[in-house]
Amino acid sequence: MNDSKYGPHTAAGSRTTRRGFLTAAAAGVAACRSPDSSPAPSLLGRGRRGYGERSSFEGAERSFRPGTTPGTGSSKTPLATTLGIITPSALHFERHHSGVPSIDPAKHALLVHGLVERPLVFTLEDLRRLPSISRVHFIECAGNSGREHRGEPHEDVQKSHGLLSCSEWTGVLLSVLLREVGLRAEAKWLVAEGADACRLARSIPLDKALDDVMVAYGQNGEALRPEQGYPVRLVVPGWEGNTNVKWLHRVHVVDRPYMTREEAPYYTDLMADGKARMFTFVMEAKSVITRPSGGMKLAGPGFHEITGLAWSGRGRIERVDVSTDGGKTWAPARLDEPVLPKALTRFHFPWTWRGDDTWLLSRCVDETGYVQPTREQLVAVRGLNGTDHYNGIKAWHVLAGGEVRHV
Ligand SMILES: Nc1nc2c(c(=O)[nH]1)N[C@H]1C(S)=C(S)[C@@H](COP(=O)(O)O)O[C@H]1N2
Ligand SMILES: [Mo]
Repeated sequence: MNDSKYGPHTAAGSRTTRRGFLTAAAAGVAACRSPDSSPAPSLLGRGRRGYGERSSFEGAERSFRPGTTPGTGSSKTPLATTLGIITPSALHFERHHSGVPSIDPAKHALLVHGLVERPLVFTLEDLRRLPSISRVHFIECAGNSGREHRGEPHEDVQKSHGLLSCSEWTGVLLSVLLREVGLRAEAKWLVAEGADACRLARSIPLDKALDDVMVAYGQNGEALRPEQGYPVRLVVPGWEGNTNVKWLHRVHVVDRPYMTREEAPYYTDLMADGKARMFTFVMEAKSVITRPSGGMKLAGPGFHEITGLAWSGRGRIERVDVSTDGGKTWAPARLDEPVLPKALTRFHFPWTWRGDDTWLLSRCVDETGYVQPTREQLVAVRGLNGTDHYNGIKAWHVLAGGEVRHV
């Protein structure tokens, strides 16, 4: 039985062609079914349960630092162990400023008012009667991988990039609600507000609101998790996490941005010249190798699949290139279908490790032609003051002994 942590590790692993690997892998599979290994005795299994749980052998968890104020802070998705592009709801990262409120959906309502013809209150029942859509979108906190920007990288991918998750969201397009209330001519922006104690509020321009913003009540086939804003949240595809207002209870249609607490002092980028970049809503194209990544150890030379995630707040990922020699040469990775706009895209790259000291990097390009920059390019443009909206290329260092370290 092959017990290599990172997949089949075969004698023919030093062969570099894809065909060579596939043959070797097939041989590995055959070895697993060797007639020498006697079948496990059959035992009567456990009974049914109404709401499922994962296997007791699985232990991946969100990580967080213990805080002095338990309600605030964040938890991070274990990106090294999640598979595909959907983040299990139980592992979706969390970021909340006043804890997770417990809201009875029967008592919750969404008020849409301001520069409108007919202010309306929508109950959850009302929302469910309207035409619904389901779309896969990532949410990334603007502060994700900020320590990379500062040049103090975290040791593993959960800590460095884990303020990032992707779900299938179900709900109503905000444009449907805005049509119901009727926009007045002066309407240009809206302020979305959450029902949590901090009343988190963000200004969003109407063209985005009428484009693809969702009022979501579903996540991965069931109701939103409390941590994600139960019973209803805003999903603002491709824009910084903070605009995705959770526990949404008010949409105030206005004629200008309101400079709320979240957008004046925070979520702006202080530049070297003292000016601030504000309303930098879009999360630009970014990618990261999740396996092998910091903290792992390669079982030995030979074949190892490199895999990771790429995403862009501007649309689809066009391509991902991988370098296994510290950036000297690059080759295109294979992208899993479907490649969806403003969603995580999974990439794969076959790699035969010769047992040498090397660096693994990924670089993505989105459908607008935007190329993920290096940290040096980003620092040249933005300086070192701000740490939000960092999307630089990430490298992992593979040591000759197989340990993978942050760079
Ligand atoms: N009402 C409310 N909405 C909120 C927040 C909050 O604290 N309160 N945090 C914001 C921030 S900073 C981020 S990054 C995202 C995180 O969404 P998640 O917790 O579902 O991952 O929610 C945003 N929406
Ligand atoms: Mo955030």
